[in-house]
Amino acid sequence: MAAVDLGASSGRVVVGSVGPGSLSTEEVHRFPNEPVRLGPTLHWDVLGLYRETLAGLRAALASGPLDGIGIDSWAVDYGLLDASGALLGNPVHYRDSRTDGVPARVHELVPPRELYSVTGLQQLPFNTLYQLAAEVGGARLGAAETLLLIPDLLAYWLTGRVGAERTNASTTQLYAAATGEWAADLAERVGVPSRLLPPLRSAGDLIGRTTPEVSAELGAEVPVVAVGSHDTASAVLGVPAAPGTRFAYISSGTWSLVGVELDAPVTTEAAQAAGFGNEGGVDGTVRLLRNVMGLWVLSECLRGWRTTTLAEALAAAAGAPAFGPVIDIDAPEFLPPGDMPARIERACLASGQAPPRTTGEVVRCVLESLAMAYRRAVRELGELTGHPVEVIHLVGGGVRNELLCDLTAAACGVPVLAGPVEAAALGNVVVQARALGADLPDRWAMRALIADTHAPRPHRPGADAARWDAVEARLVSAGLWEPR
Ligand code: LFR
Repeated sequence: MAAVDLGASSGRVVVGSVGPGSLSTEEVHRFPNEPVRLGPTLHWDVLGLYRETLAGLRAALASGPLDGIGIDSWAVDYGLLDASGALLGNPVHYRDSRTDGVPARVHELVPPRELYSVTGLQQLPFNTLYQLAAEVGGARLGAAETLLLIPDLLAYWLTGRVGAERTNASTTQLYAAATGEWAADLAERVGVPSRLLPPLRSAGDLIGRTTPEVSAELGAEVPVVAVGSHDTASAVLGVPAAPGTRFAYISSGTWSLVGVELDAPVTTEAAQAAGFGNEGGVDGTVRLLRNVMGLWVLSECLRGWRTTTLAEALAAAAGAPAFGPVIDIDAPEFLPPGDMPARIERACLASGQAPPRTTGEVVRCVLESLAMAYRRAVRELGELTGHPVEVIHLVGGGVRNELLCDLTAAACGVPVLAGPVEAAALGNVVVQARALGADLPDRWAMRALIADTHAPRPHRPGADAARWDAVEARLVSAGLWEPR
């Protein structure tokens, strides 16, 4: 099977093979995902992503036939199709500023509490609902007949079939968490025509076979299978947890998604106030999680520094003094692209802390601040669910960052099991394998296979709990965090 896994900064095509007790993956193609600013608007290069997807599928087919293709990507963003099925303009990047001020306008039409109790979603400014609301009255929305989220758009180009896979639909804020159906009336109330919302499908459904044109280009006709098309849903499925453990996960990449897996959404005022959302997982599970700003801030620092590599930055951070300045990494000023070191400096000065000076100090500040954001989220998850978290599974690209894994265990005061790096691709592959007949009856069977073949690396909390408590007290007294 080929797993197409598109992240906000890079995409990859992975070939996965599943047999009794075996699960292997090989990355056959990796490519950068670079947004394009055109006029004032930040876009995705979605045709480039499609081209690289095809290149990856050809590379996959070079080593043998494929039984399936599954696509997952970042969430919330979409393409609009006209009545003929043509794409109307380039999808806009969720970090674009077009949603500035939009949530407040939407909340006048639908109160935030109602929005939360229906959709269960964390009110992030870039949710699909707010992006669409920013387009209301525009020519593009007027001409649009169908909305397709990014993985569904690529699947449409491969197969000609339209639809919306549920895990990603759950990130739109147009989807009812409790019923698993579109919240069409919500859309209409904010001026978004509900005709745009395509039929829903679930992970494991067959989307269709590649069209004759695509098959000719690939040299083979291949079934495309719906997977947990939200990358975080696939990554959470790819967590090598054992049933019965009280685990939290951190899916650590551009974002850090910190959450737990539940059977039913939690849409209490406490969950809303703490900034947690309920997203849909594979097989009807719920991902109660918070978006923590993630390694984005570090990658933006590196983009600005140009010549410093990630390895150099992390080595410098490892050598920099611990327990320096800390910032609220989730503050809105860190969301858009830009000069992160300058923003970090401003945040430190505004909270009465001496800003970091060297590269190592800046990176250390980002990583310790991230670890503190993880700590807060993990503790709040314990409070919201009534069950303190006993172990954290950290998956995704952040697994390679051993300093971050150590800091996470230390700040949270619980053991961290790090890995697999490629959890999203693994989650993608095992869902396809089941749909194609592999003996993987439920998610625990899938996770057992992943745990057996991709043992995680343990990181234990150290003896400096009191120092991390002091950092939390400092964040509170600096006015950066509400006291808990
Ligand atoms: C992670 C992710 C998050 C989502 C963000 C924006 O890649 O999918 O889960 O909130 O990207 O789409």
